[in-house]
Amino acid sequence: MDKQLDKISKFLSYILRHQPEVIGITLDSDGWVNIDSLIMRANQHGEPLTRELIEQLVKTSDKKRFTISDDGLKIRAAQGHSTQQVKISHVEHMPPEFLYHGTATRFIDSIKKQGLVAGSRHYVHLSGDEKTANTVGKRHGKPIVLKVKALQMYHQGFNFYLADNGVWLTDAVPNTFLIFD
Ligand code: HQG
Repeated sequence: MDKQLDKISKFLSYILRHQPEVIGITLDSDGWVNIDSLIMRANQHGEPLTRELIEQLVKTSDKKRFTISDDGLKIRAAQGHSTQQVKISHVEHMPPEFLYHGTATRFIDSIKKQGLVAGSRHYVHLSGDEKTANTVGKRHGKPIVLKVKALQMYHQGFNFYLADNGVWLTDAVPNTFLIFD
């Protein structure tokens, strides 16, 4: 992704997942905001956002971080929220036998004790494949990929959700469902 789009992606991630209030916008409970209001507020705060840049970003984003509504009027982050304004009703899904969580080796002792917790985000994020999980883990340091016995959890009553962009979400993963090898 080129530099300008990368910068906009970071800005929108921050605004649409964490701190919409810093530019004076409010997200609805499904995470949506009107694109014209977003552009207007972003511009007022010195961010050179345009409809064209947003469309280009949505089209080229490998991770499909942002979704434009079917009527083309609104945008939201697919997942990753920490703001209390948003409570997305993600689609519930039966997971495959295993899902993967990429993290950094420095967190392992704590994860062995507590299992996976959501921290500041609303959910624990899981990937469908090891390669993606490894990339996620690298964001935090020396990566390590944990295997999650997702289907077993599901059969024991844990809910799994699939975000617009294919990222799996669940409230927490107790350590008994984690494979650390
Ligand atoms: C760790 C990215 C200690 C957890 C990705 C992770 C993802 C614990 C960190 C999305 C722990 C939280 C989310 C425990 C969990 N003790 N550490 N008990 N339980 N952790 O960034 O999953 O590029 O909030 O392993 O693709 O890394 O932003 O979550 O290392 O989908 O679009 O606490 O963000 O998407 O870190 O990443 P994060 P994440 P984007």
